[in-house]
Amino acid sequence: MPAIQPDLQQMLGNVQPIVVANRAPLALEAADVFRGTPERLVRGAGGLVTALSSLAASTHALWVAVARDDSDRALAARGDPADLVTEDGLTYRVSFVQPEPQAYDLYYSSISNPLLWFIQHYLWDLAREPIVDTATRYAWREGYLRVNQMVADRVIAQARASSRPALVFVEDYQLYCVPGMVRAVLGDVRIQHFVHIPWPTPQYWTILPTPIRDGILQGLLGADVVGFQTRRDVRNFLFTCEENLGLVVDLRGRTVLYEGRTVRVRNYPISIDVDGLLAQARSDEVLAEEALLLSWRPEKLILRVDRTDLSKNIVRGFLAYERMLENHHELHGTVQFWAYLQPSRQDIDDYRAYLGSVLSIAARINRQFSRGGWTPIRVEVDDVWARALAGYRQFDVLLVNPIYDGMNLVAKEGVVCNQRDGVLVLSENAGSHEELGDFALSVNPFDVDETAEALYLGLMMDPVQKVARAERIRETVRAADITRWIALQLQDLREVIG
Ligand code: GDG
Repeated sequence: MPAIQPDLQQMLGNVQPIVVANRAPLALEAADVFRGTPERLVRGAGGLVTALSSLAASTHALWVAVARDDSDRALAARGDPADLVTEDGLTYRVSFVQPEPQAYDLYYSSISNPLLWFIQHYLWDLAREPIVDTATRYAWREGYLRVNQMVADRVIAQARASSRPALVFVEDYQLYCVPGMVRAVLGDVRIQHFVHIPWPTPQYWTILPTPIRDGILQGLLGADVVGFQTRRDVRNFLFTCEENLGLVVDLRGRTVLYEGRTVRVRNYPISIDVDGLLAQARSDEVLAEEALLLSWRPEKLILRVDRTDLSKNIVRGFLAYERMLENHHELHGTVQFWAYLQPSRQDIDDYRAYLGSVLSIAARINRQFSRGGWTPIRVEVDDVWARALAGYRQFDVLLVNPIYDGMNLVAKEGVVCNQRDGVLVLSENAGSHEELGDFALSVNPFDVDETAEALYLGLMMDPVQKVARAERIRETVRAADITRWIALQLQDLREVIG
């Protein structure tokens, strides 16, 4: 956990923080009778939970989440809100909203993931998809709006029950309408909404029917501050308000005038807990994984660590590597590309098909180039964080080439943990490029020739330059770590609170 926690309460002053996110900060892991392990209450994985957990646990914030499955419902049965203590000793106050399974499915699997995730990462082949129809409008109304309203109602009830004024932090694309719904009832409540994924151009938003795209903007503008990862997202949001809603925006002051209120629009690049991560990267579990890795690692190791998400651009990464092998026969036998991939959203057809093409392209390249016991690509589809951290320690080149990405924490984590002054090859469309682009090898993620050349340059870079670049990235991440991400948001909110 970051060392700044005691200051957070002070920075917040006399308020009741309420964190609102699709997921709770913890999860119940069922007992395993075969292994003899008991039921465990564990802190959730992932950047968002780590970042907000420090805020929630140290300020006694209330966390409002949506119950996703039976184990969330079992936790919800423990009280509303329930005081839940994870096995690492932290207490969270969690209030679960429990939509009917059909409403949850429409909210999550019809609108949030296929529609909003796709639009915000420019993932469609527009000549063919999406097809917007009655089913889309139904899912919006009966799923997305319904669940957002349930969440908003819970926030309103909790804010009213508190003796202190509420300060509401809403997270991400599943809950865009919550700020507007809360504002409609509690006119003077303070709300911040943080969007973790990219904000596309106004034109791209017009793919959605007017009530949906306007509903999203109007919902967000219920907040006092709308936060994004990058300056580009802030600009796109301001332009979207201007072009699609005809609102008055101040591009220099980064504000929107909406219903007589001034809404601030700011960028807060999310980051990592550097010390916590480094401690974990030196744990026995990671060192054991590293020893395994050392038993097979090639002379030159290219690594990627990603969820199997369409936005991560895994296939073009392999095609670029293939191009590099075609151009540089001298590297055959000495280099290997390790793709360590976490299965993601396998309930969605497009995602299953995508993982299928990732595996088949890798197999084709391996068939074409393998010789004398050398396999050019090693693909592992698994979810062992310690193994990812071992990979971070050992890479020579880390490939992070998303089509578009809000931030991409792998880029930050990887270089911070690396023991070989490895080189970062980074997509110009990853949010982290705004901070790290000058010290990485930048690539256009669609250009496989350029990416092939960057992989080669990364492998061949002279040690002095490698050290200089890695050092600058480490300094940059350390100076703007997760503590700063939270502190910047609190500073801005203090201005709003006055
Ligand atoms: C979204 C946005 C934004 C890695 N291997 C395993 C594992 N990891 C962890 C990494 C990292 C996280 O998963 C991935 O975070 P990213 O930021 O790279 O990407 P998204 O999942 O798409 O996150 C993104 C982020 O939200 C935060 O705002 O940066 O742009 O898309 O922390 O260390 N986790 C587990 N098993 C592994 O094997 N559980």
